[in-house]
Amino acid sequence: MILRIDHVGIACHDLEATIALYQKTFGLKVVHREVNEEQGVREAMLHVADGETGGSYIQLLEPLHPDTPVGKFLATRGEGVHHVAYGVSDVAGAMDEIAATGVRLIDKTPRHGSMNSSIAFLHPKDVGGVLTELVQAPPRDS
Ligand code: V0V
Ligand code: CO
Repeated sequence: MILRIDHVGIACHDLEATIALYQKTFGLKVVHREVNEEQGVREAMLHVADGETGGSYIQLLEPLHPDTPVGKFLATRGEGVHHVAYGVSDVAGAMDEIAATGVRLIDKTPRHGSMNSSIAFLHPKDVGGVLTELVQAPPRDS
């Protein structure tokens, strides 16, 4: 069901400063930027590698407001790893399979994600304390 690690999401206070840190330290390049109002984030995708099933990225996340998932996370835990996102070929199918194991889905239907992906979150309390995201990339020619 899981094809790859699509991205690791990292919460930060200052997106531009954190992009600069990742560029300087690891040489990673920004390939996409987006404001996602529904998720309450301004985000940047930094390309890490390409594989047979698609790319892998670091996703840097700055909250749009304090009262958002990333804003609350920063207030209580500070900057750091916020979520792990797995690439899947069929996000709705993966959600059904995972829900059947007893893990709670935060999203009942897939949402809009970065770079026109379809995403869904699993509750961290049911995944060993790790906020987990499923990502279905759009068709390659879209
Ligand atoms: C909260 N908790 C976490 C966590 N955030 N645990 C691990 N990793 C995280 N990132 C824990 C928190 O410590 C509490 O544990 C408990 O969950 C409840 O937290 P809370 O602060 O009261 O917050 P809630 O319950 O209001 O919301 C938590 C959830 C929320 C996970 C439900 O953050 C959510 O819906 N997240 C999914 C959406 C999201 O994160 N969007 C931003 C990324 P204790 O203290 O009770 O033990 S958007 C994105 O990735 C995009 C667009 C993309 O990839 O394309
Ligand atoms: Co993400």
